[in-house]
Amino acid sequence: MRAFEANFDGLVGPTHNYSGLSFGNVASTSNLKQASNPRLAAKQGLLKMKTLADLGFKQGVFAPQERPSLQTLRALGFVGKDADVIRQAAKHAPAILAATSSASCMWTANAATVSPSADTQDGCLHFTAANLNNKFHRAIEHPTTSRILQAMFPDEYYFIHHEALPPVAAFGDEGAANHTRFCAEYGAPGVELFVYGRKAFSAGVEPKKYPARHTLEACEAVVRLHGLDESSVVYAQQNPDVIDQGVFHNDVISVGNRNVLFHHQESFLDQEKVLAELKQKLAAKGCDFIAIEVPTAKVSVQDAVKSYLFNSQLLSKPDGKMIIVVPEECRINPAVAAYLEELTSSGGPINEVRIFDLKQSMQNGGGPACLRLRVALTEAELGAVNPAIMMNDQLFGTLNNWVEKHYRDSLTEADLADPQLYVECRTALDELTQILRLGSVYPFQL
Ligand code: SUG
Repeated sequence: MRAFEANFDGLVGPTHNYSGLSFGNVASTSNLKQASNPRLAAKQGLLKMKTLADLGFKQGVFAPQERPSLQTLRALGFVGKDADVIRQAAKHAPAILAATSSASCMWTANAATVSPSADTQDGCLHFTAANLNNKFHRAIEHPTTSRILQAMFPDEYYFIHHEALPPVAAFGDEGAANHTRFCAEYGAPGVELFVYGRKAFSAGVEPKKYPARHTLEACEAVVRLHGLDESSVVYAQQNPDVIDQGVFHNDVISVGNRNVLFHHQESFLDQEKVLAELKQKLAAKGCDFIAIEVPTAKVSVQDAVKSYLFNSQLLSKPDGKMIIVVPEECRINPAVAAYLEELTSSGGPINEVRIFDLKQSMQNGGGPACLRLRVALTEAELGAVNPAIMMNDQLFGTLNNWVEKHYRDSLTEADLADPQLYVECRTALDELTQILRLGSVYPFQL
């Protein structure tokens, strides 16, 4: 059956700001208190979406969330009219206001884990929203994420949506940022790689400095929920030493597409064993696995974290070769730029580079791959996706105008205390639900 990979990119929300909320994510903590530019951030993201759609890739838009989250602030005891809630939070708990104002849902690689229908026992496409339990500002995303996913993939015949796992550290789940699927063709049965940072219910090694956000037990739960059998699953533990160097998600150190895994020499514990298991399980499905390993001698972990070389997208062209979509920071880093030149002229599967300026998102640790949720879809499933979210010339124009009309071009910590920012966000999102035909997905609409 004909099948495609579609990417659903997070549209940056109107409150995009730098609050240093993510301990362990070096970019987030080092850009704390800088002024952000939400308008530019949204436009940078839209341009990536439009460019990839123009190149012939299936590209959709994933809507942002209501921020500040008045629902969360109220649950934490701030009372009164909306403006009173915001003013009180700004006065007594500015850190909580900042967390509830984050536009972090833009990084849709963390929205959910997705198993395509070719891999699942019931032949349905499964989504499990990620609980993002490790960070408060992200842990508040999943209820609305679930409603938006249902509005994007509404057909119950094809799509099954699972609620997030129990919101405790033992089931910490960061979604598709720690998940990669390998296959010969998108519609063929594949092997899904689940990557975790630590074990919650048994002993094992862990990072010493920064948190391991995702557990083995969360991976196993998603495998059960999605109905994947053992022959289709590989588990791998992230190398704790690289987590301690700022690799807070696996997609900062490796990326896969079809039968190719592009990864750093120091990505996983027992790396050779992981690669051998992938090779063997894919061979059993008639697929020839190709591992492209980048040695530390050519690109250090530090350079990988600074440039986000591995937070790239690998996109298959009609001739079978792949484009690597990287952020501007890869061009600026001499070791990485040299490596990319070598990679694309090596005669291997990746033979073209596309560079995007995503600096607004990058300054919070979000590169091209963080901004997208991948979904492999058959032709029939693609036909059942909400058509209003698919990128095209018209939607690109409409969304750029919408951003122009509603977004500020500068936001600082002090601006988060302005109740008018919430009004602006709510007005914008109300209009957006009509543009993307999402129905009522936001707490203020329910
Ligand atoms: O969870 N940054 C996000 C970046 C997520 C990147 N996603 C992937 N690697 N897939 C995070 O750490 C920073 C927000 C702030 O500091 O204001 C933030 O949430």
